[in-house]
Amino acid sequence: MRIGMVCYPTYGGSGILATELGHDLAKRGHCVHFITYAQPMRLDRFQDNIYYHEVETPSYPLMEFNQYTLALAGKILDVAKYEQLDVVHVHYAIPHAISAYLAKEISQTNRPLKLVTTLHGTDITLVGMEPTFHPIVKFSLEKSDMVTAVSGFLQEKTRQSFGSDLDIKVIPNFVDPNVYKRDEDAQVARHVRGDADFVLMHVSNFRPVKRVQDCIRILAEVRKRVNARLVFVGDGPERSDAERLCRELDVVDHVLFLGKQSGLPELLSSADIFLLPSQQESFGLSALEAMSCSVPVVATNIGGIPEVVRHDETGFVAELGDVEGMAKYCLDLLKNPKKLAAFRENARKRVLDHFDINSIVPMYEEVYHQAISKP
Ligand code: GMT
Repeated sequence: MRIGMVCYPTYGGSGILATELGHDLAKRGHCVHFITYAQPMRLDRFQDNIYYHEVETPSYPLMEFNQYTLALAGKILDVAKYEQLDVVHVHYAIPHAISAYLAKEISQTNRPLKLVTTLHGTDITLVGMEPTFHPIVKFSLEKSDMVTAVSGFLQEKTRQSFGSDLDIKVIPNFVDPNVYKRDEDAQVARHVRGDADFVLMHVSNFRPVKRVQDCIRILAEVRKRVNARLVFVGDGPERSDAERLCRELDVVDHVLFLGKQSGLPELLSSADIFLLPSQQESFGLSALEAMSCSVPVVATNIGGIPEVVRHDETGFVAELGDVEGMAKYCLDLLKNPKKLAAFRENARKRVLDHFDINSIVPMYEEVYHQAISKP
């Protein structure tokens, strides 16, 4: 198939998932055309069957704001025409789905373009609920040939907010367990671990919904009992506040801010526990990547997280903001090596059984076939 892949190129789960999906589809022989405003973060090497089309947004003094939605529609139209796309797959509904719908409508030829929309999270739970966006998201979901959501939670939430009769297929996030696997000899481990006995890790784009400050509070609690260190990977708007809180709680020497990094499997291999105290999370791809590297997760019981992290099996889930509870769960694992080892094994097994790239990507291929065969 010839597939157009539209996503955000930035440090975020939906763009990462779209890029990993594109890589795998290309390996399977499909032609994948990425259409976005900057090179997606993980599209950093040449691969056969992968093409990248950059969306440029024209400006004019009259226009105070960029017309990205229209520029994207025009680009999709252009790529669809010249590359003979069968399907355009948009990740994150806003504004991608409405741009693709526009392109689809304009391109009425004898080779109709099919539209697949994958919902990732705040496109439904937060941004999509804005009164100005709501009717547009609803319309673009109704007009998509196929709609998928990354968790049962998000499927349900979308139906509640945008129409109980919407046909939405759940295709969970996935990971390549051959790439995301524990590397016991990881060279970075010495630096990441420092002189601590245990490492708690958090990877995110530091947006407010991630509640990175809770990670610091958890560390402060955990440190009352064991010599642990917290390692942050990623960057974003909450970083300065997080640094300030480290000073306030006097844990500056025990918190390492690595900023944006590639080579996540190696870094995750140095972790004992992954923290995800999010306020909203439709799935939690970062937790899945950690679990694939045999790292148990301590998280909130929010959104789709319990579909990924099995309480008392691959980690623990607690109420939002329950810093003490999450610290207790961490200590339960850190002070009990046998339990920690069992949880590590369970985490890896859960990924292999339910979220392996080799079983999930064919689900997307099936969705494309279904979209293409629609009248
Ligand atoms: O919805 C968002 O906030 C953005 C999106 C992203 O691009 O990072 O994150 C969502 O998509 C990921 C991939 O499907 C999920 O793993 C994240 O849980 C989800 N984030 C939220 O729901 C906050």
